[in-house]
Amino acid sequence: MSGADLLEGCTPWPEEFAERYRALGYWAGVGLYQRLAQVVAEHGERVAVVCGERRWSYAQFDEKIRRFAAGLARLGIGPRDRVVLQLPNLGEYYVACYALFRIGALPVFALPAHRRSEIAYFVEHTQARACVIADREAGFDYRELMREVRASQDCLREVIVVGDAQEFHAFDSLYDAPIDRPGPDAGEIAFLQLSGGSTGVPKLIPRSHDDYLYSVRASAEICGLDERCVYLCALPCAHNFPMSSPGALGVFEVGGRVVLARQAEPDFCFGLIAAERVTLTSLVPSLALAWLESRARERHDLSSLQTIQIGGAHLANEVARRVPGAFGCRLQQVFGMAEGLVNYTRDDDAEELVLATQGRPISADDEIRIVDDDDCPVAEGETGHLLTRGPYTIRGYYRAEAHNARAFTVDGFYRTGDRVRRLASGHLIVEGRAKDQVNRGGEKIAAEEVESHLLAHPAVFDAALVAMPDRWLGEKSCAFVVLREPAPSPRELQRFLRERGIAAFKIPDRIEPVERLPRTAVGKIDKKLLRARFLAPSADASGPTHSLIAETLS
Ligand code: OOB
Repeated sequence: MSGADLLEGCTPWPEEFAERYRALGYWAGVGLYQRLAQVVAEHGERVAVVCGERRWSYAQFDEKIRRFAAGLARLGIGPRDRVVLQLPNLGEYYVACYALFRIGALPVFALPAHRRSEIAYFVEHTQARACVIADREAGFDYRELMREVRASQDCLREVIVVGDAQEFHAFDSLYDAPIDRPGPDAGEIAFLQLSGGSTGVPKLIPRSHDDYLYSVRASAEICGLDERCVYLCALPCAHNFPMSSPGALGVFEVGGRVVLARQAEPDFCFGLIAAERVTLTSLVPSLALAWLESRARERHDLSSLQTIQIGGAHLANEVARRVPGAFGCRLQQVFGMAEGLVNYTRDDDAEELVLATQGRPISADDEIRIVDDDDCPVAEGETGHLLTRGPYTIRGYYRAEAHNARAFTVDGFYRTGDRVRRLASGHLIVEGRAKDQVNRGGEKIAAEEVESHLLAHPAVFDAALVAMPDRWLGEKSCAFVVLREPAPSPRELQRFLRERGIAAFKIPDRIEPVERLPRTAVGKIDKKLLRARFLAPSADASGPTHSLIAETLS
């Protein structure tokens, strides 16, 4: 399809790039559902999904997808309609995804942790027609959330609920008789993924069938997957890492089995690994650490594990070193982003590369530039800002023209916001980050988003959110606030944020009132100085004391 036909609000690849990616076979012209249908034809009897007591063969999985797609069509959901998908790790997640892919409607991947403010924004920004949710999970009632969102968003017509639907559509009631229909063109946008972001509102990432399927196929190949693979999905299934690096979609690509873990706790997951003979799983560093520290390891037979992938946040070298011995399997580091570029360490890499680098890109056509603050290339081996473009890295966020002008270079390179250095072998080492974000155990928090919620409080005059080191999560968030009288307590401010309906992981772990925020010479808040407070030798493990902060900042 030509760029001009693309979904409104999306930036196409320039035609000469698109032609090249097709000619090289990266973009195979096959849709995500179409590809699954090919696998079903070959592996129909094999188990595709294990979810609690339920086990679906590929043929059963496909039947559910085709029937659910028919039900969606009955509700009037058609090509290019947007549907917000907010489900915990349940088999229905993949049924809904592939059914939407089949009819050419676009899932918008929300996380179970999102609350009113985020979901209402996704619905409004994408003009979503429908949402798919679970009834309750972890003590939270998503139907209540939907009632609130629906009250403010007229575009949202249908709510589909896994479990007790109350006044909404029950997921199971949409299993209609399948109807044959042409699938979308593979050049179409398949879904909208969430960006970790660094701006006031979350950005959405439009990925096409062609580009995503290429990254999935190539990832499955790099990771050596075949139909014997049993993958444990312990991270939230909507995240790009467990979805496509190679994740569930990579496993479906080869006819393997996806085992969904409803919780990520070591004891629970170890039980599943033993029972299902899991061969592969992917973890963020904080979860890897929790699994390493757990005594439950000795109670379960984990001998089926071949590879543990770790990515999403900085992996400390000491932790990396413990993984192979503790689990009797390979470690693979993964450095990726929902915008595209994914790097893997490879099976045949020397041990030191696996332990101390974040891998090298999937594709020979992933272009990597490492530049200084003026966009000039740094000397080979030096640290700089990572820019990238390639066959599966987006050229622009969805409906974000002004932001795109900053987030991409004029020649289409994505500014990742990561600071990296490259070894002669092509392996990248992530040295830090320039973007204004907190990476809380792999969950990304855009500082500006939280700051603007804080500033909505009448007593908050100024606010700055920064990362503070944390032994378990890698980073936690600390908000420095300048308050007016009567000054609310940190606890009151946290409650205020919760009431504004934001995901719990975005609520600052610590709130420090200060008299004023330090500024740089050009008048910007000096976050480096704020962060440095936590690195000072006098700061104890729980962070600086109030007086220490007040002393240096006032
Ligand atoms: C993955 O995707 P996102 O979109 O949630 O976050 C991307 C950002 C990167 O730009 C980088 O800042 C950070 O997360 N990151 C890492 C890392 N992997 C991701 N930082 C240090 N070391 C790593 N290994 O997080 C994601 C997507 C696909 C595969 C894996 C991770």
